[in-house]
Order: sequence, then structure tokens, then C-alpha cells
Amino acid sequence: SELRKKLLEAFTNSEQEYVSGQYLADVMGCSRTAVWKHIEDLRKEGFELEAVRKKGYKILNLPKSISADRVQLGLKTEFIGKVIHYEETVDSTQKIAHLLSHEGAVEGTVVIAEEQTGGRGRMDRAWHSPKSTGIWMSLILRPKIPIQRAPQLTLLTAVAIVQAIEETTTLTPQIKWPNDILVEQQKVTGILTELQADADRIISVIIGMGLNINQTEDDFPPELRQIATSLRAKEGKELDRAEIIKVIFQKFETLYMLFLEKGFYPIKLLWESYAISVGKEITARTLNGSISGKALGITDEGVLKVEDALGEIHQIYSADIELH
Ligand code: BTX
Repeated sequence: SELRKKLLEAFTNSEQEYVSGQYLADVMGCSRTAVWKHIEDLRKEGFELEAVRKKGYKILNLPKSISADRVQLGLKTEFIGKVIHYEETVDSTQKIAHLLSHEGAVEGTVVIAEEQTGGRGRMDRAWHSPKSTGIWMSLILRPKIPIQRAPQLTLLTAVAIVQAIEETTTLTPQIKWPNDILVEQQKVTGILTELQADADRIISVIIGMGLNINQTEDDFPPELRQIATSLRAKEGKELDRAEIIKVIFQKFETLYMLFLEKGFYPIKLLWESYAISVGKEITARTLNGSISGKALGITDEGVLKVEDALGEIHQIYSADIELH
């Protein structure tokens, strides 16, 4: 609600100091009893709040959840994540985001869940999304760009996530075209970009992001243990999921504004600086068969270029990539 937003903003601006009940009532435009009710709601969500007479309220400890309130506390974006739909358990956050988009959700709306029972990847593959360990979220965008440029947003998202991982851990993530983020060759993130479009116009782009954050090795099913890992497994300590979400929102917003203003080129340069496949021998499996050869990089449009043994250059729009 609007009141809750104002309350969280007041705490965000208070720099960990006490905020008086009267001050909160003033900025929220409500009674002190109403303020108290909101404080009680935060407590129920797991916020630990101290109330001191004549001084006011102070947040002592934050909940481990990634609820809307938890993520929005301290969030300094203009529009990404300003509206958050938070759920404990969902089938897939993508499905909810599609529905919200149909209902007219504003740009920047995000659906976040603690757990997905039917999380999916590309081509309807399953995405393992166990409870309260990862970040499973879907972002709704409404860019005014031609439909064929939408896949560039997958690459942009990968850059935002890599930057966020770099800022919140000591790790060095790398991008495998188009949508995998790897740490030491193992997958920590998947990105799924879906469109709602008319014949010639994007209605919305829905970007699904799945990040393995705090899983232990045992949390992964056996068939994923080789190929997948979590940030915690590599960093050696538990990480704050809400903090990582906030940094992703901030990085994403900066890159997205740049993209809308200057086009894909500046994003391409950043993307290339994180890419592992460039210059390597790869096999690209597409729906129409496989192509093996050297990955030359991406075009200014974000399409992968592969040179085969005969020196012929192929442009690849969508594929799974295997590195040799
Ligand atoms: P993808 O098709 O590139 O990758 C899917 C493949 O990745 C699976 O077939 C499996 O081999 C492997 N995999 C499954 N789960 C995991 C995992 N947790 N970690 C690493 N590897 C895994 C990637 O598709 C796109 C994934 C997007 C997921 C987000 S989560 C929020 C949103 N909601 C939703 O249903 N999907 C997106």
C-alpha cells in the first residue's frame, strides 16, 4: 500500500536511526495508531523493531524472507521493483507475471516467490526452484522497441546479474550465450525472456530470472549436481537474497535506461567483457540441427556468430551452447 511505501521510505532515509511515531504519522498522513498497526504488520513479517519512548522506532533485524517490504526497504530505483507481488509458493512466477501484464501492470512490476513448484526454463524445461534458497522472480517491462530486438534484453539482464553478483560476492561470474551465468563452469543463473506482442508491437516483455543463492549441494537433485551450483557453495557463506535482489534492480534500471537511450551497442560491449564463449570452440544445438565451430562473438544486434571448419559464418538466434 501507499502508506507502507511511505513508512519504508522513512526508514530507508533514517540511516538506522530512531524514527519518531509522530514523524511517521506526519509523512504517512495517518494517525499514530495506524502507524503502530503497520509496525505490528512488519513484526509479523519477521522484522525486529525496537520502540523506545520519546525516541521512536528503529529496525534492529531484518527477516530472511524476500517479501515486498524487505526488498523495498532501502531500494533506490525509480521504477524497477516499485511494485512487488510476493508469494510463498507458486507454480511459476512467469505465469503470474503474464496475468498481471494482461491486467495492465506498470513497467517495473516484479513477481517474487520463495518457491516454485512448476518453474520452467526455455522450451518448457523444468527449473528447479526449492523453497527460500534462491531468487525466483519475473520482471514486467514495456519497452517501445521493435519485436526483433527483444532478445537483447536477455543479454542486458545477464549483464545486470553479473554486475550484481560481482558487487555482493567475491566471485567472478561469466556469461555463456545467451542466458546462462556460470561460476567456475557451473550454472548459477538462468534467464527466460517471454513476449506478449501484437503483429508488430511489443505489449510487454517478461523476464524470468532464477538465481541459485543459498542452496547446499544436497539441495540440488542428483542430475543437476555436476552442471549447477549456488553462490553460497562457491562463496563459502550464506548470502542475503534481498540485498542481491536490490542490487539487481539497481543495475538493471541503469542498463535499461542506457539501452532505451543509446541502443544495444553499449550493452554489447559490457556483455562481451563477461562472455566466456568468445574465441572458443563450441557446438550450438538449435531446433534445426547442430553447428560446431569457433564462436566469434555477437553482432551489434546480439546474434551469435559461429565460424565452422569451412570458414562459413553462421548467425545463431537461439540455441544451447556446449563449450569444448
Ligand atoms: P534453460 O532452458 O536455459 O535451462 C534449463 C536447464 O537448466 C534444465 O533443463 C536443467 O538442465 C538446468 N537446471 C534446472 N534447474 C536448474 C537450477 N536451479 N540451476 C541450474 N540449472 C538448472 C533457463 O532455462 C531459464 C530459467 C529461468 C527460471 C526463472 S525462475 C523465475 C521465472 N519463473 C519460471 O518459471 N522461470 C523463470
